[in-house]
This record gives sequence, structure tokens and C-alpha cells, in this order.
Amino acid sequence: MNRQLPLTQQNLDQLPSQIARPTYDRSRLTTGIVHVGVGGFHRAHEAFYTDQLLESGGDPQWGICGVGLREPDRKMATILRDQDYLYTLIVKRPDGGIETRVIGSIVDFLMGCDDPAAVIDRMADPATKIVSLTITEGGYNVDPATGKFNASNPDAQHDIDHPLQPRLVFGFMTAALAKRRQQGLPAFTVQSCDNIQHNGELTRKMLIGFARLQDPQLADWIEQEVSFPNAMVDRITPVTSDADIDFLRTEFGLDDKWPVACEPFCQWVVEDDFSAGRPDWQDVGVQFVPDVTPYEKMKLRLLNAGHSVLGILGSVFGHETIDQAIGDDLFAQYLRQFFDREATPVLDAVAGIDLDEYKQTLIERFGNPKIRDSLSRICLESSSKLPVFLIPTIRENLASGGSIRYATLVLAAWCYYSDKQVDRHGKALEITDGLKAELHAAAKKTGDDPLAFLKVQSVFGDLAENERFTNTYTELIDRIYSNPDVTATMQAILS
Ligand code: CS2
Repeated sequence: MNRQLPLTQQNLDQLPSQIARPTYDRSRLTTGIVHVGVGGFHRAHEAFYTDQLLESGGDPQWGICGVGLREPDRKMATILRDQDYLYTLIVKRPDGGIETRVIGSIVDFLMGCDDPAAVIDRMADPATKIVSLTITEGGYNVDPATGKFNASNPDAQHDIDHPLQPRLVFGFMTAALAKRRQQGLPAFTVQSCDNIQHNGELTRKMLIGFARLQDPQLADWIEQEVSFPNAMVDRITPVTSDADIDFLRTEFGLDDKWPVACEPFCQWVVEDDFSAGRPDWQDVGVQFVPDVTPYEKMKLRLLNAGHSVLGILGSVFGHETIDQAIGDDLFAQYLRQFFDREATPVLDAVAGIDLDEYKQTLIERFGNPKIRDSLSRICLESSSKLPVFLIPTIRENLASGGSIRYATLVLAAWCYYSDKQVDRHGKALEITDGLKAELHAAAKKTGDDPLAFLKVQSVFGDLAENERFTNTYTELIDRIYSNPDVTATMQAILS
């Protein structure tokens, strides 16, 4: 198709009928939510739910203003501005069916590094009721040694000295909350949408930790006034590919510079604790519960850990995507046994959820051949992920005398992966990790000391002090280093 229709508000009427689009009046939307970290996941999740709500006649006060704090966010800012903040969500079903909808819930975008005052003012605006975040694990600025706010980070130091020109999200929120307090306005709710256990509590700890360095009285006020609901978030959202952009162009003649592709499944379980009100998200399928703990544990220990099992073992083997890995019978069997023998025995029951069914659904979701979720995305920042997704399962099984071999092999394979940085065929692995150099240096010493990799304390803590663990780990390291075809060891563990 030659003529391409740029995605803009004005062009919405001309879109082919197969593409759903907002029928609500976007010009009436005001900003009730300021969201920091507008990536694929936010656009497939919170912005999607909010769009659904607006479509079903929801209150127009809940438009979203996106915020990017750093230079790499500029591409998103520019594209969204050019497209009147519209983008297409491409939902890919496993049977090949595709549903497309233009999402209209984002109504503005601000760049903190261009104009910090504009971001602070928007957060401090009386209309803003929620500041939500997807800033990734690393964005929380936790000191791994103490679990507290890492005040030695140069950006944190800068923010303490320059409260009105912050760089970190905590500096922005603190400045905005200070302004609200001064003006007698109620606090906003801070809602983490990151895939972290007790994401609300962690955010509370970090925000108050930062604010206390700047203004202890303000920190007390935040402690009393701001709510930080914990939430479990879930929707598999691979990195947008050129094929997704091309699909919209060739299929519909639609020129969307940055659509989002995702799976049909979507879940958001949230603690109902919003100090300044919230959208009626329950009307569009969001679950509000008093305590999210069992849901988040189940998701992190099964879905995310399952991804890591396939991601690390699959990368070393030479698979490239999750569906390819789970399509390999040995990997599927290994994953199922990891779920049943190691992850499930240390999980709590979750009201209303049949764990067997949940696991079966995960295997089906992983198998969705249209998602093509790359193992490089899954292994991205493994040093932040494995201590949450996988290592706690090992620790709890060590305490209870349960099986640890399935998960321990993943750590041994991760050592090999960090050491060699190539797959079984010698093909370079694309590794993105804040600790990449440190992990590589530690793993390289494995020949002299099989436990060398475990010395990366911020990841493994004191795991190397447990003898049952180190015996199993050493045995598995020996096996992988003598035969890098990890499937031989997987097979041995299975039988
Ligand atoms: C993945 C998650 O990055 C990862 O390790 O497991 O991004 C996963 O796709 C999402 O949490 C799904 O909700």
C-alpha cells in the first residue's frame, strides 16, 4: 500500500474499520495520573486498562500525562507528541488472530530533563491524584548492602543539593509533594507498576529515605499522607519489532512509529489503598484485594522464574525466543518439573486460584508463537531479576529440605553464560546487565574456584555458605564446563 495514514487524532476517523479506536471525547480528558516511564509495558497495561475504562464511559478526569526523565526517553516523547499521544496496541493471539486498537488514554508527555519545573508542577497540580511508575528494578536506587536508599549515587547527591532541578524520580516526587504540602493540597498516591515484590512498600521506603535526607519534616508528612499500594502486574510485552510497524503499514496503511505488541492475557491485582481516589478500574477487570502478597509471589516465582529458566538455559543452548524454547520438549518438561517440584512447594495458596491451572496457562502463554519474546529481553538485568524470581525458591527449599537441582542448574548455567558470553555454537550473546563486567570477572575465575561466581554478594548474599547448595552447584558447574550442551545436564536432572 503506498499511501500511509499518519496516526493522529484528526486521522482517526479514516482508519480502516478493523482497527478499534477511542470513541470517547479525548478533548475532555484531564490529567489525573502522571506516569513516569512510558515504555511498552505501561502502554500495554495501565494505559490499556485506563483506555478501556474511558471507552466504557469512565470519568474523564483520569487521563494520563507521560513523563520521561532522561535523554533516552526523548524518542518516545517525540513520537507520541507527533501522534497526539496515540499509539496502536497489537494484541496477538496464539492462533494467529490479531486485534488492534488505538489507545487514547495518554494525553500529554513531559520531559523532566528539559523542564524539571513542568514535571514538578504537573505532579503538584490539584488535578493529579496518582503518580505511577514503571522505572524498572534499577530505578529504585536501592543500596544492595543495606536495602536502603542509595544516597551515594551521584544523581541522588545532586538531587539533595538541587531540589528544584532533580534527576531521579524520587527528587521529582519529593519536590512535588513539598509543593502540595505548602499549598495545603492533599498528597497524591504513588503507584508502582514495576514487577517487584511489594513494589509499593519498596517505593515508600526509597521515597521516604530520599526525602528524609532533604527535609525530615516533609519525610514525616509523606509517611503519614502518601499511600503506596502494592500491586501484581502481568502482561507479556515483547520489544516492539520492525515487523510490528510494517504490519500496520501493509495491512492497514497506518503509519504508527511506535506501536506496542502484547499477548491477550492481562492481569493487575492491586491493594485498594489510594489516598486521593482512583479510577474505577475494577469495572474493566482490575482486581482490588486487601493483600497482594500471595499473588505477586505466585507470579514472580512461576511466570518470571519460568521465563528465567527458559531464558538462561535456552540462551546457553542457542534458542532465541521463549516460544522456541518451550516448543522444545526437553525444555518444556524441565520447566514443568521446576514448577511442580521446586517452585510450587514453597508457594502459599492463593484464594480463588488453582495453581495447576495457572501453571498450565503459563505454559500456553509462553508457547504463543506470535509473541516471539526474545531471550535477550528475558535475560536483561538478570542480576536484578534472579535474586527475586529464583534465588528465594532455592533458599526456601534449602530450609525445608526440598529439591534445589532444577533452579541451581540455572545459576550454574548463568555462570557459564556470564563467563563465555556465547551460546553453544559460539554465537555471541546479547547481554545487558548493570553488573555484566562484575559477573564476567567473577565467572572467569570458575576454573580456579568453582564457587567464584557466587562471590558476587549483591546477587547471591550468603548462599555460598550453605553446604548442600554448594555441593549441588559445584557438581552442576563441573558438568556444564565439561559439556556446554546444557541439555545433557537437564536430561540428567529429569531422569
Ligand atoms: C519477564 C517479564 O523480564 C522478564 O524477566 O519475565 O518482563 C514478564 O514478561 C512480565 O513480568 C509479564 O508480566
